[in-house]
Amino acid sequence: MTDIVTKLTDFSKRFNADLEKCFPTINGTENRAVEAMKYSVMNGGKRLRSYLLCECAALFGVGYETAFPAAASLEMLHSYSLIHDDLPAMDNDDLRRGKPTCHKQFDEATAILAGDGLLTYAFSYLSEAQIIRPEIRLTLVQMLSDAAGAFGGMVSGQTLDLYAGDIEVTSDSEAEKIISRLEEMKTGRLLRYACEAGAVLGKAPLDMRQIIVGYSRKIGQAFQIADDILDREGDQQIVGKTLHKDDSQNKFTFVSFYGIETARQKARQLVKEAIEQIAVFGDHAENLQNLAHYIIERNH
Ligand code: GRG
Repeated sequence: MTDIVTKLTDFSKRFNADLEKCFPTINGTENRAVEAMKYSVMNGGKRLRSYLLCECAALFGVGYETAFPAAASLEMLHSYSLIHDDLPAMDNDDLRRGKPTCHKQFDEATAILAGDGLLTYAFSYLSEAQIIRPEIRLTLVQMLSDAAGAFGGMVSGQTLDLYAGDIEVTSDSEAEKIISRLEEMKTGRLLRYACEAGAVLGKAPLDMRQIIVGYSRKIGQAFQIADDILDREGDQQIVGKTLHKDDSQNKFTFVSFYGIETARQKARQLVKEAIEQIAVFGDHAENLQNLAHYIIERNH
């Protein structure tokens, strides 16, 4: 655990220094949106998605410099989703990563614009990354928009999350299916993109790509369960966001459905299965194995 925490910390230092350089200051009042974008994206995220992307790329011989534009654009997009999720019209949160949310630090209109700015810049930055071959760049742009979008991607997941309470659920199995679908779209698709993008960058053969996707699905579910457990049992100072919201908002989650102990066991089982998935890579995938453990053992 200490080892992967050190690796993530070292990665984050390098990655953050490079990410900050992606945001030039522009003249005039319009720089306010850029400041809000930088505030949110440079605000202390764990960088799990970018680390996953770079590690999966490394499995197929792709170095950090080539993977960076894909990882940076993914963090931009992830930050947009957090800014918009925190808005009063959605989750209405004051705290993110232990600091005031974007709309609290700036104002609601600026936060909406910062989210819009990050979403659009993510695609612009990725599509201009000369270090990635044009056909691969195009594939990544398409994959990222699918993962983030309204046709089975993150926007669909967020929509289902907001309105799942209106669904008349008639059986446990129906509720379980809704939770799985919701989590798979809201959280799982970006994590899957992170892993699959690494494989695409490395022109991985289809069977290897499928293995990576299999791993990403398992860690995606485990990540979400860990997030739900942190919402119930975490320390707000460490988690850095308002806790106990799932219960107060009657959210459909694995923890509310299974109870905390069963959810914990399920998360452990998923991590085991995730590690089995990537056994074919042996020691080359050691960081991905350790990351799978970290995902459920983290305290924030
Ligand atoms: C607004 C379209 C739109 C989508 C929002 C991301 C999201 C969808 C909602 C956030 C709510 C939430 C708690 C989702 C569960 C998982 C998640 C994305 C947690 C945050 O990811 P971390 O822990 O965050 O990797 P850091 O801060 O480390 O980057």
